[in-house]
Amino acid sequence: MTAEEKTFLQEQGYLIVRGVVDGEWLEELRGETARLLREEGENAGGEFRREAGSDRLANLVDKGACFQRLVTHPLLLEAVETVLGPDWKLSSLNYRAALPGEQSLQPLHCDMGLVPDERGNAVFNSIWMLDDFTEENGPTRFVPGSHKSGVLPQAVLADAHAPHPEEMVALGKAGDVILTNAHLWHGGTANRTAAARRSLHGFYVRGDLPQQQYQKKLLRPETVAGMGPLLRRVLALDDERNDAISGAGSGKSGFLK
Ligand SMILES: O=C(O)CCC(=O)C(=O)O
Repeated sequence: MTAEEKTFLQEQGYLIVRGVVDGEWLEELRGETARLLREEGENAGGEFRREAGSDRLANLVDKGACFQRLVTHPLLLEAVETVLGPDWKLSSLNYRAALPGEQSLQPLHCDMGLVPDERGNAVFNSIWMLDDFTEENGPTRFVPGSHKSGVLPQAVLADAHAPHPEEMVALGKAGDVILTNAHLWHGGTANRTAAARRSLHGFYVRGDLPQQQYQKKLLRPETVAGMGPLLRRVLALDDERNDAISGAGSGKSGFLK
């Protein structure tokens, strides 16, 4: 990342990076998520949650090398460190497709229902576009700079579902990635086309907070057996503090994430 990109991310709370995923990797991510949706059926997303109006998958690090490649991407990790500092870990890797219909509209929210605290930023998210994000198909909306407000949108807005006067939508091509300080007020919008709008969410959290999905518990032994040091570090597999924090309970609390 350039110094300008880092400053933009810090100041505006988001950065859209173009063309991160090449054609071959994109097809693999699309194919594998489609296969998992078919295979998991009604259980899809169950390691986290199901959401009306969207398709979800969770615990994706356990489900393929193409997903492990995503959570260790050097650009992503540089952005995570820019926002969270050196003490961070993966919280979850999930899939979300906004399905056609009004139900895919989400309220503005901050991930985990958190605002920054005395230690600074606590949450970072990345949205990987598996389809073009257009005005019509339910692009992510967000309010630039709102990560610095220190308040949750639902605490100060009369209706967090309503359009915000300062909001913008993240438009882009399949393969682009939205990097966000996840204290930024944001949400999915309604998909007014006939086709699903697919994405992956690589979500990271500061080291002193619980993972949304406690990776050590969810990963199968055969998945862990093949892992190198970088992936183990990203997932906090050798971090005893994380075992105490994430092993004690669920990081599911809070809004949406
Ligand atoms: O998929 C999107 O556009 C955003 C989804 C989101 O913010 C969430 O699920 O918390």
